[in-house]
Amino acid sequence: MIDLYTWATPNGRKISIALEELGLDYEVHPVNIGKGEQFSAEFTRISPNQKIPAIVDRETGIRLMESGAILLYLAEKTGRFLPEEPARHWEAIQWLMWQKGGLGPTLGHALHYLKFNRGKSVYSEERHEKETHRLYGVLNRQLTGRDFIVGDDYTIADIAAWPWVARHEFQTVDLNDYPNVLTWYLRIAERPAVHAGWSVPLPEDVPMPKNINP
Ligand SMILES: N[C@@H](CCC(=O)N[C@@H](CS)C(=O)NCC(=O)O)C(=O)O
Repeated sequence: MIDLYTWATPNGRKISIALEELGLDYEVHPVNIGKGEQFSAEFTRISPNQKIPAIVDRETGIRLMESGAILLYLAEKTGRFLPEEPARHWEAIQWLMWQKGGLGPTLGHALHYLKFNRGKSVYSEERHEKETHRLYGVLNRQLTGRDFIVGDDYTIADIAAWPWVARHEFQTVDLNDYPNVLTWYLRIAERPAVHAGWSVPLPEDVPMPKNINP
């Protein structure tokens, strides 16, 4: 049994999607970050950086924060969603790190400046809009001729990136401009585990791109 500390955000949903995909038993502990529950003493013991997601594996006693570390842990624990063959193994880790160091932080800042705080800083709006579109271009190129980020197999690199791309509309991104990202997005959106994981801890439909060009 895994205790999952989470909230309805892209980083949180990465882990609920992974747990659903892996069919692991887990108990959800909502941490309402809007109400500051991430700063409680109890949660800080589990997640020293005071951010969701975090897990405690009751079987091993291991506690983890940081979505990338958690995804690697779950992949290692189950032997799934991380290829064994060295070239593809490291390619998956490379794209996981790209998501953690580039795509996630940039799209997170884009949400703040382009969706929730328009007009506060023209510099930040321009900077994050430009970098957001550059990163979607990078993902679009990587997905050329591939069903998933590292080829034929769905990996933790896809699980990490997808929930951020799900917020494309808030980031001023039209997925029609990135056709390979669009088909990848829709392919993953069909997975029942993605629907189940997206609804943790609050029920919400998976976002579907609007006005898809034929
Ligand atoms: N690098 C961390 C980022 C985690 C993160 O930023 N979590 C956000 C929600 S998506 C959070 O807990 N925010 C609360 C706060 O900033 O106080 C990860 O990948 O797990």
